[in-house]
Amino acid sequence: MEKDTVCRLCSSCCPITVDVVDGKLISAQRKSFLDKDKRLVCPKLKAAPDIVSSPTRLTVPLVRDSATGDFCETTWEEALRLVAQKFNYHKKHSGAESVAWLRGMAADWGAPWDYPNRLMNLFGSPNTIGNGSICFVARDMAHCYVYGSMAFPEAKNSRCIIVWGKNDVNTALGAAEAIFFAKEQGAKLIVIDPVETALAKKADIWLRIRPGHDGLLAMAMIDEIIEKELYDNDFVDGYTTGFERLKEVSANYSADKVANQIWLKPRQIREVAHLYATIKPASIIDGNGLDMHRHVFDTTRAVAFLRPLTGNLDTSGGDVLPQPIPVKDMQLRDRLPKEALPITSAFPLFNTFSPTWGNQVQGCIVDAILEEKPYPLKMVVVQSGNPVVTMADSKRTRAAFDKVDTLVVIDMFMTETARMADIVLPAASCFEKTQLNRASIRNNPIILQNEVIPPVGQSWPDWKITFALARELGFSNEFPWQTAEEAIDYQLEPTGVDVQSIRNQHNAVRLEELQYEKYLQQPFNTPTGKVEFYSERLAQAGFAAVPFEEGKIENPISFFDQADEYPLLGISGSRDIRFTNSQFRTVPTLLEKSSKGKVDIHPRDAALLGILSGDVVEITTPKGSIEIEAELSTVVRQGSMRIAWGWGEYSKSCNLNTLTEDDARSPVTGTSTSRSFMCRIKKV
Ligand SMILES: Nc1nc2c(c(=O)[nH]1)N[C@H]1C(S)=C(S)[C@@H](COP(=O)(O)OP(=O)(O)OC[C@H]3O[C@@H](n4cnc5c(=O)[nH]c(N)nc54)[C@H](O)[C@@H]3O)O[C@H]1N2
Ligand SMILES: Nc1nc2c(c(=O)[nH]1)N[C@H]1C(S)=C(S)[C@@H](COP(=O)(O)OP(=O)(O)OC[C@H]3O[C@@H](n4cnc5c(=O)[nH]c(N)nc54)[C@H](O)[C@@H]3O)O[C@H]1N2
Ligand code: SF4
Ligand SMILES: [Mo]
Repeated sequence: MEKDTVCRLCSSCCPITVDVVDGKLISAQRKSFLDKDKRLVCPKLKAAPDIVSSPTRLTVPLVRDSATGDFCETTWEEALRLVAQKFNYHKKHSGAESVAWLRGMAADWGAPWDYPNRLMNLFGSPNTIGNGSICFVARDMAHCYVYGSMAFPEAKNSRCIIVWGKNDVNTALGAAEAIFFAKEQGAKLIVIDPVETALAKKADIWLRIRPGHDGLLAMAMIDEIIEKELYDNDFVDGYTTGFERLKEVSANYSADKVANQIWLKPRQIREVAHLYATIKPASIIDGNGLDMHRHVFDTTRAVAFLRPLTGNLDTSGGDVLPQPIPVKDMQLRDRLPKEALPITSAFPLFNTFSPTWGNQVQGCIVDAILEEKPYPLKMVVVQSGNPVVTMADSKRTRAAFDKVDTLVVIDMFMTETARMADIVLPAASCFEKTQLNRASIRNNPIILQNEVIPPVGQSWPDWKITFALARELGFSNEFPWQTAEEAIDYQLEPTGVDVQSIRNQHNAVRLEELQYEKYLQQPFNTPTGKVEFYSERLAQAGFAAVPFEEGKIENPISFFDQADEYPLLGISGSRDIRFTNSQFRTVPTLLEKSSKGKVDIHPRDAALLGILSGDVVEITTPKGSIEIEAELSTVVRQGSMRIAWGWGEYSKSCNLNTLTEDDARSPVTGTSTSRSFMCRIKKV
């Protein structure tokens, strides 16, 4: 039988059709605006039946036996009773805020993010923490501070596309299809990436930027566009504030001035600025290559300025502002005691810039456990994340999870993090549960992820685990729902749409027609109602009102001050299309023996060090060392290396985050640089 749902094996949320026979997932296909023969194939989705029925799936709740230290199988009833008992124990002895709930990227950021927030707010802890400071939420905040919400590129209709720190061919197939489609229609493609990715090879222009220096490039493009009067005068006049101040600041960053520092030629910077400003419509696809750097907020604010400056904001083929749907607030923030201070309280603007995101600096969990700052944490529930592998500075993260009194992990697999837990709760996969898709809360259309097969073994969907635990903690009135559908219907009440009507309409319902240039009718969602090149809000908080207004930026690359000892630049590599972060390394169909994680080294660097393709090398930073196989490749510049991401679950010895630091964080978003770092390498 064919059924419609959404794939959540990565964060792209592709709408898919699945084939199910006798309750078993047989196959799955992505939907797309492209004809079948032109669609990109996703190996993860192809392997979905193997992932779902993997013999390594967790299928029973596990509790650690305090005498033997081993895990023992238990019932859900007993496991939830124990978890609730721990919640109450720590509340009694250390206060409700000593319990934190840490969310990883899997399992969606929509309703499933709201549910633990609701539970924790009722329990009295402000510490529901996401990993948004390193994923896209810091960038989301930058967009919000410029024009009120995150803009989404409508690349399909663009005539000029800048792909900036993104690798959609591996990470977002729907977006990649839009790029290829536009290119076939004649669009110019510009890729800004320190690595020569597959997309860079296809580009009309590829800028091999110095990692972490994209903010300077954006400022230089802004300067060029203003100096040569290539900007959209009507839009700037009518709908923006702070243009004169931006002009003054960007004048410090002319192409001639910054080119050397960012490893580009002034001519290249000018050319890209001219193309982007003059070919209409143009979009910018910004990505995670910009995120995991200390300057992410100002970098992505400067990139965001380019859209309104050139009149490409909220236009067809430009970058479009969302049309959020009116849903009920599920988080019950008003039930949290006013005085409850989150462990992320050093980042008040980031904690509050959006009504739903909440607290997103996950490194604060480690600080609170190890340094007891701003106060001690005693218990952490990790849901759909693998922080021991994915958080910066793994050694420190591991030490924290070693120290914390109680660790509960909700996951589909026995991960490096789950292995450290006291209680492990088996989660159902994305094919085994119904939930609202993230995008549907932030934007139209409303798309539903449907349970297409029953949960494997005794695994439970995340919503069911959260609801049952909430009831165990005494919040039955606030969690009355027995099914996912009931909870979704409750949340969607203001929309007039319910689960049944979404299913009746091919799983996707649009509440409003897609609209462009909405600013003609309504102000931007900023304090001035305009696009803010200058932010009084930031000035008041003691931050740069215009990005990089001091006229210089400090090098954000980790350990740069120790370059004598660590002379090579490591880049946390592009994501492998077969895997999502640390996931799926136990699925044989995805893990062919011949294609493990590798480090790409430039042949000239390799020759100096006597390294050949296939050699195992040791890479070291002041934080630690990993061992990984070398591959000689010119995709990287001499002096840089690209290190494969996500292999820490395959083997501790190739966990990239053993090398990264979480010491120097952005004062706005708490982001540290875990993308680029100085290191040294030797043959083992
Ligand atoms: N050096 C470096 N560090 C990075 C990155 C990088 O590129 N380089 N990337 C960063 C980014 S952008 C992110 S988002 C983070 C990701 O960090 P994490 O969110 O920790 O990443 P994953 O490895 O995807 O872990 C997801 C876990 O959820 C489980 N899971 C999958 N589906 C479900 C589900 O439906 N329910 C439950 N309960 N569990 C489920 C998986 O088995 C897996 O163990 O890593 C960050 N860290
Ligand atoms: N297959 C697969 N898909 C995924 C994921 C996955 O792990 N695997 N993860 C999901 C998640 S959590 C996320 S956040 C997204 C991320 O997806 P993307 O945004 O595409 O992120 P990456 O592929 O990590 O990096 C994009 C590019 O940035 C480049 N880059 C590195 N440093 C810099 C820099 O300083 N400047 C510039 N301009 N570029 C730089 C890298 O070389 C890379 O080509 O993908 C999601 N989709
Ligand atoms: S890109 Fe692949 S894994 Fe990611 S959501 Fe789409 S089909 Fe699933
Ligand atoms: Mo992410």
